Order: sequence, then structure tokens, then C-alpha cells
Amino acid sequence: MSANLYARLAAGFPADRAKPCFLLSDGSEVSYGALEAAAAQVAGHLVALGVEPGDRVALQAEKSPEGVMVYLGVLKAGAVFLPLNPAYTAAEVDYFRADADPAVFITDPVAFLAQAQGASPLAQAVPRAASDLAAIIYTSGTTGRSKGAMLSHGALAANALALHETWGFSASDVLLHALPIFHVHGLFVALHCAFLSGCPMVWLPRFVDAEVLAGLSRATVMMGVPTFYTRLLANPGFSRPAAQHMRLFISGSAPLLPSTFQEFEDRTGVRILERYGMSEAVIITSNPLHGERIAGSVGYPLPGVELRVAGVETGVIEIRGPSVFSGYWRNPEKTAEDFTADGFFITGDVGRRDPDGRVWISGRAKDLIISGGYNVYPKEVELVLDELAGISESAVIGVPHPDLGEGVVAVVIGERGGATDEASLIAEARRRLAAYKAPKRVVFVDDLPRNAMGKVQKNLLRERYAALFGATAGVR
Ligand code: MCA
Ligand code: AMP
Repeated sequence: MSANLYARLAAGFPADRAKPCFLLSDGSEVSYGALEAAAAQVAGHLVALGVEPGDRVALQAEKSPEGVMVYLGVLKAGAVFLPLNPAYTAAEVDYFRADADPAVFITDPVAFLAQAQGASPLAQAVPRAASDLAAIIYTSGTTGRSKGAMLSHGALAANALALHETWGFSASDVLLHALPIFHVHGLFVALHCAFLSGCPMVWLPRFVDAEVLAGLSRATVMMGVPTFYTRLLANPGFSRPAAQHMRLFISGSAPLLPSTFQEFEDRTGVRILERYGMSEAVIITSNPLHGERIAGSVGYPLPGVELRVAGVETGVIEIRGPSVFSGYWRNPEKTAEDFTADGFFITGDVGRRDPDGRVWISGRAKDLIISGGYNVYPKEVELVLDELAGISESAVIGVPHPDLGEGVVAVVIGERGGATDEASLIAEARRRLAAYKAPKRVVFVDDLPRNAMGKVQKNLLRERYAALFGATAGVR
């Protein structure tokens, strides 16, 4: 039997295909029937273009229902979906293009769908084995170069089915979708839960607190990064009545501060359900739907996930299970480095487990900043800064930020006689990198603290600049 993920997801679509899938801000709707028909057109068009099973199809575009139609069409055609953040600069995209070698690169899904109308729709999903690739998700590496996490049809299906069950999704849900759809959270976690239950989504192009607040009155479940919740709490209109339609608020992609969890409960009477995930494994652990949700804990491993801590009490989290990725695209060395001999993936997150299995994440062994739910790899930013005139060396760190969780800060040593300032360095960085990766602040120093090996001691820098954005608590 084919394991094509499209067929699995479509099996969850409502029997009455006239039912809505997307509830749009202008009051209009897109039905499941329209989604299904568009996916068939896209798949037919891709096949007619000569796209073979396993070929990559890239999509770099602003969020839209048409983008989702393209995603499903790519799956149906048996090709490999490659989503890219529209904020990436041309230089960043050149790298992904060269590395992933996509057969088709789509930047305007509306125009692509219009072209696809000329093709004959593909009735049946192209047969795929569970181990065949469904998507490649680029996630930056410690060397400053992104690597593509290869996710198979089987891995994505296993995770989607586990989440659908764990979070109790049903046809009577309405999911508020305000996340971007070029990352695992908005693309797989949110969409797959909706599709498997055949429920509609309140579809917002991006997070705007007033629009989310309005959307909540029509929704039952919301998924977001912690910044969504701090921004909702900053809106005085967000109160108990605003949340009363909701059965579930889910948070992930970055640590949810216990203070946010508590403030949310005080304001609404509801406890946010925190879960933990990664591009390489989709969702790994979740607090329980029924049972205690504890601030600062990411809950229990999902069914099928084996999780262990490499250390006596606290250590790096390692995982094994059906939703773990198949390796890094065209990078067997890095793949080998990140798996143990017995097949566990080394996440780079540091944590501990209670005797009953509950997981707590306390930090990261990897040099990674998470700003508003987006990963920023310091090395990538340092490489860019070090090339700029006026800078002899830089160290990029994340420090507590009241809105974004962590804010990117560059600590730089200027070149002797070089003339540069904070604003121009930030502007230069933004020309070369997606805006979310650029430092929000630059601090000039004469020297960087180093250990005996000459390595910059970033922990000292993080302590020194902890109050730069006026936030009190950091990574829990
Ligand atoms: C936008 N900017 C940012 C960020 N987003 N800077 C730092 N960090 C960010 N996250 C830039 C913008 O380009 C803008 O610059 C300026 O900062 C201020 O933007 P603002 O209007 O405040 O931002 P926004 O458009 O409202 O976006 C903030 C956001 C957004 C809503 C928090 O970043 C977001 O939707 N984040 C979700 C990320 C996500 O889905 N992560 C999941 C990864 P200018 O205006 O000058 O251009 S998947 C994952 O991590 C795993 C698997 C998991 O567990 O889920
Ligand atoms: P990504 O590479 O975008 O998939 O980001 C994955 C990383 O986000 C993980 O390795 C964690 O460091 C972090 N992360 C995701 N969810 C949580 C959470 N609930 N608590 C703490 N960190 C998280």
C-alpha cells in the first residue's frame, strides 16, 4: 500500500467537501473540495512539467491558501517539498538553490495555480514508500551553513497521527492559524492536525494581536510561539471572555517562560499546553491534554518516541522513533555525527527527566539563539559581520528580550582606525541576512573574554549584557 502522505491527510478531509478549510479575514471561505481540486491540478501540472518522484519543488512566498495548495500538490505528485522563508535575501536563497537543486522553484503560488489549470488533474497520489522523502526543511548549522533535514512520508504521517490523537482534534475544532508556513510548526504541526480532523482554520497571514483576538471568538484551538502569548497578554482586550471559546492553547518552538504561563492562567483561567519539537523530528514531547500541565516542563514523549538523557541527571537529550528524520540532505558526515551508534538522534538540547518520565529542558549544548520562534545561528551572523569594513572580530549572543524571548546582540571589536557605528552595522547585516537574524543591538568592545584555549566565553558576554533589552528572565 502506498504511504503517500497526501493520501493519509486527504483521508481526514470531511466527507462533505463543501465544508470550509480556510476561513479568511475578509469573510470568504475556501472549501476542502477547492483545496483537493487545486492539489490535483498542481500535481497534474508538476507531472506534465516532467517532475519525477523525489525531485525537489521549492516554494518561497508569503503565506496564502494557494501556498498550501502547492504543498499538497507537491506531496501528491510524489515530489519533495522545500519551503523557504520569503524574508531570505537573494544570497541566502542562492545557497538553498545550489544545495537542494530543485526542479521547480515557485515564488508566486497564485500564478502557478493559474498555469496549473491547463493540466489534467492527477486523480491518485503517486505511490510512495514510508521511507521516501516528503520534505526538506533547512535548519542552520553550527558551522554557519544551513543543512537540509530530510523528512519522509512515514515520519510526517507518524507525527501527525500521534498529535491528532494526543491533542484530541476532531471535526468540531476550529484551528486559529497565524504561524508562517515555511517551518515545521505552521506547516506540519498545525496543518496536519487540521487536515486529519477535517476541521476549518481561521487563517491569518501573520500574527497581529488585534486580528488574533478577533479570530479567537471563532476558534477552539490556537498554536503559537511564546511571543504570540506575550503579545496577546500585552493587549488589554485579551481577557477571560476572549478565551472562553477555546479548548486549547498550545505553545512551542522556544521556551515558554513560567511567568508567561502563570500570567496567562491568571488572566484567562486556562493553562497553556507546552510541547517541544525540532525540524529534525517534528514534535517530540507534549504536556498532557488531560492531566497536569506544568510551567517550565515540556511534558512527556509522544507515543512511539524513545527519549533519554545522556548524563547522570542533566544532559543532552537524545531521541529515537518513527518521526525522526532520515538524515541531512547530501551530508552523510553531519548525519553520522548527530546520531549515536544505537540510532538515537542527538538533539543538542539539554534537559532532565523526572522518575515518571516528564521532561524539562534547561538549556542548549548548541550555540543557537531563538528569537520570536526563529532560530538564529550565531556563527552565520558572525561570518557576515566579520567581513564588514570596520570590524575585526565579532561574537553574537542571545540575551533575554521581553517580546522575542531572546534578542540577537553582536559584541564587536572595531578595526583600528575604522569608522563604523551601530546603526550602519545593523543596516549592513540586514542587507545580507533575513531581517530576523540581524542584531537588534551592537556593542563595541576593546577585547572579548577568552578561555585558556583562546575561545570566546559567550556565557560571560551573556551575563554582562543580560539586561540590554530590559527583560528580567532568560532561558529557563
Ligand atoms: C520578525 N522580525 C524579527 C522576528 N520576526 N526579528 C527577530 N525575531 C523575530 N522572530 C523582524 C521583522 O523583519 C521586523 O523588521 C522587525 O523584526 C519587527 O517585526 P515585528 O513586526 O515585530 O515582527 P512580526 O512580523 O510581528 O513577527 C514576529 C513574530 C514572527 C510574529 C513573532 O517572528 C513569527 O511569526 N514567528 C514564528 C516563528 C515560527 O513559526 N517558528 C517555528 C519554527 P522590519 O519591520 O524592519 O523588516 S519550527 C520550530 O521551531 C520547531 C519545530 C518547533 O518546536 O515548533
Ligand atoms: P528548529 O530547528 O527550528 O526546529 O528548532 C528546534 C529547537 O527549538 C529545539 O532544538 C529547541 O532548542 C527549541 N524548542 C522547541 N520547542 C521548545 C520548547 N517548548 N522549549 C524549549 N525549547 C524549544
